[in-house]
Amino acid sequence: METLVNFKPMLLAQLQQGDYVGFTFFIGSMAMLAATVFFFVQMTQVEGKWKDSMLVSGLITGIAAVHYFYMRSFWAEFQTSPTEFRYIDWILTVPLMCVEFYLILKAFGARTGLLWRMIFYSLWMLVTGYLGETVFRDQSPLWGAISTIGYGLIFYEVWFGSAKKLASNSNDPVLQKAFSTLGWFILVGWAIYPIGYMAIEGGLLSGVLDLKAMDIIYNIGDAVNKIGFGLVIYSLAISKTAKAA
Ligand SMILES: *C/C=C(C)/C=C/C=C(C)/C=C/C1=C(C)CCCC1(C)C
Repeated sequence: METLVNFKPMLLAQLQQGDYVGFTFFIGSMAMLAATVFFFVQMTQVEGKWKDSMLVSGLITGIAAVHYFYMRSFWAEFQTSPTEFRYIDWILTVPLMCVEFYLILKAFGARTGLLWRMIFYSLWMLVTGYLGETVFRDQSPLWGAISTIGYGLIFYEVWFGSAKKLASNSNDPVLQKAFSTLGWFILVGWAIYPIGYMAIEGGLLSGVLDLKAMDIIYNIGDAVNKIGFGLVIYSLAISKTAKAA
């Protein structure tokens, strides 16, 4: 009986007036949900192998949507960062973004070695980032720097490494354009996250940014990167399908 009385359905999370961080969690959850529906429906409109790419786009926003539903309730209830949900979401979705690179380059000779390398870099980046936000919060700048090595390696792979070479050798201008847009997401879109991270107490920007800024920045980053990234894949898939028809 006790547990029944204490049970609070997650959809009844209270959102207070002026809780702007909370607003971004609610907006984020609906945006991710809407994007997921869109990607899954559009999956039926594209040709052959592009269905896989669209499926992964929808999985990325879908996984994020579920985590956003949890995160927004957590935030509304406790007014603190839902760090665990955040990193569990990232640890599932960021490797899937690496899968997107692999899928679009596969036809041009991408090997699974490239995929595993990128996944390893992303896990490195996220596990060390998590440690810096939680267990070793006193040394967050150090762990942030260690995490940035993983980020730098992903960036290198896409801008200069073997992924870049495969795209350049593809002789496919439509693919090259989409690939370079995805590269900009990594360079600019992903750079949003370390800025949020630096807002934590003792972080490099903690004097400038309020701690609350961290969640707002992460939420904006997620919407831009997950939905935007998926839309780039979508437009590539659609234009490839039109050409094939
Ligand atoms: C959908 C989620 C995405 C694209 C998340 C990306 C997250 C990052 C690029 C995080 C990077 C970090 C650093 C480079 C250093 C500080 C710690 C992190 C984990 C915030």
